[in-house]
Amino acid sequence: MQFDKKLFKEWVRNRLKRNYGKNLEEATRHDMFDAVSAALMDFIQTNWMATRKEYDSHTIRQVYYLSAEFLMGRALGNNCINLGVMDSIREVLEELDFNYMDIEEEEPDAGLGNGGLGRLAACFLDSLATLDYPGHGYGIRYQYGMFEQHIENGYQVEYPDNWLKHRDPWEVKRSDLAVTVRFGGTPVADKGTNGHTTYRIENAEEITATPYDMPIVGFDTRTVNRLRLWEASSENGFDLQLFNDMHYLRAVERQNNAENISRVLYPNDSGPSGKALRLKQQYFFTSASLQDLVHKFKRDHGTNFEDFPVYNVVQLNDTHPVVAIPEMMRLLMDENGLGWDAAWDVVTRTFAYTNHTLLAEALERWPIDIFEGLLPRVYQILEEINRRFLAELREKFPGDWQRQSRMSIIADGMINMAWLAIVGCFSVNGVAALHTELLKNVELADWSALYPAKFNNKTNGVTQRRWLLSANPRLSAFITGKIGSGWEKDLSRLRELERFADDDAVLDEFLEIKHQNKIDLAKYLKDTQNIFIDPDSIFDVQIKRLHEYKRQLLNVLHIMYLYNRILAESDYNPVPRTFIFGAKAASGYRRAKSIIKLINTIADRINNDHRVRGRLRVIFVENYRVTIAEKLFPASDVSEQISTAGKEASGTGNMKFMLNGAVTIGTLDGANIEIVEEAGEENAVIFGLTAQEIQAIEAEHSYNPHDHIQANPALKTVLNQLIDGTYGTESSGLFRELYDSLVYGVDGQRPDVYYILADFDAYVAAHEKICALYADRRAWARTALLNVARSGKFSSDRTIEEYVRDIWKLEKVRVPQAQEKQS
Ligand code: 26Q
Repeated sequence: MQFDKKLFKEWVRNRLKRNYGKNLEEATRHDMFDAVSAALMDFIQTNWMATRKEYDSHTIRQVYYLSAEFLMGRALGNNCINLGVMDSIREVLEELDFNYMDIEEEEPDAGLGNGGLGRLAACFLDSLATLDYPGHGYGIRYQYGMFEQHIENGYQVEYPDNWLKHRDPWEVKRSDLAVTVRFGGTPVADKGTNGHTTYRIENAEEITATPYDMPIVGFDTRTVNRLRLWEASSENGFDLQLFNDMHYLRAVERQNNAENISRVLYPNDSGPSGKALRLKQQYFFTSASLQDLVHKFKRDHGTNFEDFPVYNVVQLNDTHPVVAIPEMMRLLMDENGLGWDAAWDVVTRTFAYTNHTLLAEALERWPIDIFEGLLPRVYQILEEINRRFLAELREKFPGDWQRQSRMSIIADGMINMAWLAIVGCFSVNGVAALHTELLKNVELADWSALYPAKFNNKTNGVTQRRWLLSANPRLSAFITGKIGSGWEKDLSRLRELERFADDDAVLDEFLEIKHQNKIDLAKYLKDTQNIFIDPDSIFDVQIKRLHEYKRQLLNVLHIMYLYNRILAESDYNPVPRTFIFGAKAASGYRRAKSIIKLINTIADRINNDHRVRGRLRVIFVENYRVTIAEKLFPASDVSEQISTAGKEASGTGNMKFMLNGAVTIGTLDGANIEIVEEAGEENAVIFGLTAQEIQAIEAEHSYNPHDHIQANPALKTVLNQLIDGTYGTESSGLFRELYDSLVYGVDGQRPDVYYILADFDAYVAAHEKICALYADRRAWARTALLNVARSGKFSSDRTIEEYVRDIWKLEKVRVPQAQEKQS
């Protein structure tokens, strides 16, 4: 469909009039954002409807990505780019006396995710639509997304993220498709029609799930897929009797309780919260999504459920939606009369599971009493799944009782959701090569011995449409200027940039782009946080959730070390460096919050010490999120990927840095390994213990952090400064705990669980290498350019093609030109 500027302006005017009773002169920037987005939605609808029609008119298989998180960020810019109307929209706004950038800034992030796992889901949706695959997301329409982070006196303080304060122009409410989800109550047996016993649940709490659909617009294609997010409410929530009797709170209690299910995203990205409400969220969106699929299946195919997996494949994003397995059994048996074997056959051909973590403490386990209380019938089914599974296990490993107790889905009063996933799914994948190997050989070794064929690797990727084309227009134009367009849908084409790696004029041009991006970032930080940074310094950036295993603390200790050197050595004149952090800590994660306070304390000291004379600055960017990430990656020189080897499943920020020409300083962990493999060892700086070395140390129980402290007086000094009052007394308790955790171990933990002290010297040396490389501007430019040229593997398009080939088995569907006129 052609974009008609004149007609579009008309739509915008109509929207302003209809929604706000305003004309162009009266419209605020926000009115304008809303009107332009609404008009774009009209434009998108034509292809959205055509896509749905095309999918409905064929018997095709579609994939459904079930995820508790979709970290979408803003939609306006992304949709303009994918629709190919960015230039036109800029012109339209200019002609109406508005500025596109101002309008864009009006949109709140859809921050419905914590970090990597949620953003991966968003990148996958972009790739599915762009590659013309019928694939859709199912999740929760949280009323409040990831909390807003304020830094007050150096501490993180959380505020609610009221992203729906104004209406969301990108969603369409589908009340006609609402379903009911039941909690609690008592299962009651009925004699079913086919001789199977079925169960009804009496006296359950009934929650209404209402879907809101968002369009997922493919790049340079007519395909528009769907993200369907469920909102919880209560049908008969408001009790007028109680209200009339002046019991105002109780009158809305039922309604509030129902709405609480989709109220807020849990902000912890590891270490299960164990909260009943979290389990309610999981079952709520999972059950609603499966009911939606079953309705559609019956509409299109009747009750031949053995064909369900022919048309539907469901990818479970970590264990959060894994209750889908017994819930699907319940829907097939109790609501559609199938017997156990027939139902189990359907289930085990439908679901596939992705694991995103190796941290044992992050594996999701639910106490039986919570689970059974909320989902009594699902729990019965779960027990039966486990009973049959244990029987199978006994047959394969007779007499091996230990194995049976290790692998039992239900054990020690807990339900192990990962075990349930592995039993019920036909595919289990990790998210980077090392991660999958560690799953197969260590963490899930029992399971890969039992089901070797289920295990596979799918190295993560990121969408170059958002993370390069949209976020970094200068570099994008440079690339297209050198190798032409086409890389937007085939990132492997970036290899063609390699031939410019020794072309001085091109390298200068490339450096100048980074410099301009750094000036933009400096300006943005000045305007928003009143922070000054020097674009001529190295921008060394660590942006990710705050976690001990990600080792922001190692970065801070190194900065303290540099500061000490600057003060102690008058002739020490390193390349000026700006260390930039962005990170949210889970609200209940005390030690992570202490590290944020430490970063801010160190930053405050260094940035205000005139003796440093521009050689060192430390910045903590407040409220890190997708929209800030889009400004940081293009302006970064150095990418900090310094997790303890074996702990970071993959990482995806590492890929966004590479794509934008930053050089990695990192450990051999997660996808870093594949990044260096592609970039070439000489184009990244790798340091530290390997996962294997750490495994060996742990097997021998031979780690002693004191060896490292004694061997390095500078390290000893830095550690002492945590507790000797150098950084004030106000937070001395918090910093003392960090010190203790490194040196002695706290709460029965080993000291320095994440090998920060063991890797410190190597990290210092790695930074010296970075500085030497950076000082040689030509060598740096070459390395950075080669990183861009060799980042092709890390497109989520490649990842999605692998999921399609190995797991989903989808065909592409080309949406035909709609006949409808633009009006
Ligand atoms: C679980 C239970 C209760 C409450 C919260 C949670 C929860 C929520 C979010 C557990 C984990 C998460 C998120 C995990 C995550 O983001 N993992 C990251 O996934 C990325 C995509 O695969 C990887 O690149 C990262 O390495 C991995 O840390």
